[in-house]
Amino acid sequence: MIAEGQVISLTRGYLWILSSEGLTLKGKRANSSLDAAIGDFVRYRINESSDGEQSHGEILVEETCLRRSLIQRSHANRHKNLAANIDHAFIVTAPPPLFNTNVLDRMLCELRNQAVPCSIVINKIDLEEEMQSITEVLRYYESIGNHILRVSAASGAGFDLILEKIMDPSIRTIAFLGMSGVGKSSSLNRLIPEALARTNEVSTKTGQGRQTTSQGMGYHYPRENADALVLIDLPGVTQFGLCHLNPAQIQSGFTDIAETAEQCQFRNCSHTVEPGCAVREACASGDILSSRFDNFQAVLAELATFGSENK
Ligand SMILES: Nc1nc2c(ncn2[C@@H]2O[C@H](COP(=O)(O)OP(=O)(O)O)[C@@H](O)[C@H]2O)c(=O)[nH]1
Ligand SMILES: [Mg+2]
Ligand SMILES: [Zn+2]
Repeated sequence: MIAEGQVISLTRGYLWILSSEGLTLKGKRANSSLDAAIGDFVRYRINESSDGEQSHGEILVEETCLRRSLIQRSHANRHKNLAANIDHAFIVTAPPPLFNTNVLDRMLCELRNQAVPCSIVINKIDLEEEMQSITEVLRYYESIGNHILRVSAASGAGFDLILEKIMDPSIRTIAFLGMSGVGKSSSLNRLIPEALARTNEVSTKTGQGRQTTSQGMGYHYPRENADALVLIDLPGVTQFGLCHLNPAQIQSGFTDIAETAEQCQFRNCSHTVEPGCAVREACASGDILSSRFDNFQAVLAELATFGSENK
C-alpha cells in the first residue's frame, strides 16, 4: 500500500512521518539517496509482515514529492536544508542582549527568496526596558513591510496574534526560526502542550531525542474547521549563511536596498564606490537603517570568499 505523509523529524537512519490520519510513523529510506527535509511530503509503502499485521510492518519511504519551497542555510560548502513547504514562518527574536539584526536580516532574505511569507515575532515583551531600546529599529522593520507580533510566551500576551495565523485555513505548515534562547520552544509549549507531550514520546521511544531536536521537530496541531496544522520548531542558530544565493538574489532579499537601488545612477551599482549611489545616500540620511546595509555587505563579502563553489 502506498500512502502520503509529511516528514516531521529525521535522523540519519529514520524519518518520522505524520500520516494523513494524524499518526506518527517511523519510516526508513527505501533508497539511501532519498533527499527529504522536515516539511517534505513523501510517499511511503507499508510492508506487511508475514503474519499480515500492518502495525508490525516496516515503513519504507520511496520518494519525496515536489517541493514548493525549501528554507536553507549554507556557509562555504556546509549546506543545510532547514524546512520544506513552509506556508508561513515566524522569525522569533527577543530584546537585547539576544536581539540580532544580522541573523534577522539573513532570515528575511532567505524567506523572501523562497517566497515564504513571514512575521517577525518579538518575544519577551515583558522585559520592558530592554524593549524600549529597540522601539525605533522595530518601527523601521515595520516601515519596510514586515509584520511584527509583540508577544510574551511567559505571560501569553500577544498570542492572539499568533493564533490568528494558526487558525488560518490556508496555512498548513508553520516554522519557527530564530536564535537559541529567544523562546521558540516556550512559544510552542504555550500553543500546544499536548502535542509537545505526544511528540516527546516518539523521541524517547527511539532514543534519538537529541539528534531529533538538533534537526528540528514538527508538531501536529489538530484544527476543528480546517486541515491539521504542523508547527515546526527549528533548532536555534547563531549563524545564518546565504552562500547558496547569488548576489542578485541577496539584493532582492533585502527589499529596502533593492527598491532604493533602482534609483542608483548605474544599473549594476555595487553601492560601494560608484557616484550617484542612492543606497549609500539613503544610508547616510537614515532612510535605510545602516545596520541593514552593513549586514547586506557582510553577506556579499562572505559569498565572495566562500561561495564560488555554489554558483
Ligand atoms: N522574560 C521572559 N522569558 C522568557 C519568555 N519566553 C521564554 N523565556 C525564557 O527564555 C529562555 C529560552 O526559552 P526557550 O523557549 O528554550 O528558547 P528557544 O531556544 O528559542 O527554544 C527560557 O529560560 C525561557 O524561560 C518570555 O516571554 N519572557
Ligand atoms: Mg528550543
Ligand atoms: Zn548604489
